[in-house]
Amino acid sequence: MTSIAVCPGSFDPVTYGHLDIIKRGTRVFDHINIVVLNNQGKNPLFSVEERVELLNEVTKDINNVKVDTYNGLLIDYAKSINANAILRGLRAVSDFEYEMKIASINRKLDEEIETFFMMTNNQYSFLSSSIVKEIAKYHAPVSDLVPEIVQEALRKKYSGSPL
Ligand code: COD
Repeated sequence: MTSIAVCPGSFDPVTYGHLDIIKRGTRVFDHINIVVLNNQGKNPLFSVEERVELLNEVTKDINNVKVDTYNGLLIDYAKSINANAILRGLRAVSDFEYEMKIASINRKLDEEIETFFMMTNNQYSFLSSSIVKEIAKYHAPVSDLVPEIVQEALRKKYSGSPL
């Protein structure tokens, strides 16, 4: 049986932390669909199209990955592509409560689709899209945190914004 995992997120924007989880995930699952979804609690900087474009660019050399977008429930997207799994990253204990909540809700909605967690690579345990945006907003370097194309996109977003 082919294993298909969904790697869902806001990806606003994609970071080296996300990429690390995606790359490691491709060694475990036959195929990974990265899907940009709406997180009710977040007010995104990048449009969905911009986030998809950046994800496509930074994953273009990975064979078994596809980038998608969906306007609805994660579990409905997972079912629509016959996924067996949802792949999420865990950075710290502080992520655990939130992730447990999402995993429990998704399990309630569909018991067949399992959520898998992958521990962050230590070097990215502090890294989040929010931190990247906060640093970039004040024109400080984010070269260790996001790929060059994302740095460029952040520079454009924040060019002209006051320090
Ligand atoms: N190291 C490892 N993993 C990381 C790192 C890092 N440095 N940074 C982020 N990650 C992981 C996160 O833990 C997460 O697993 C994934 O990467 C994506 O992170 P984000 O922040 O881009 O995405 P979120 O957490 O905002 O995504 C939330 C969803 C959009 C998936 C959620 O809101 C959702 O499912 N929305 C659709 C509506 C729905 O189905 N709702 C019901 C369930 S809540």
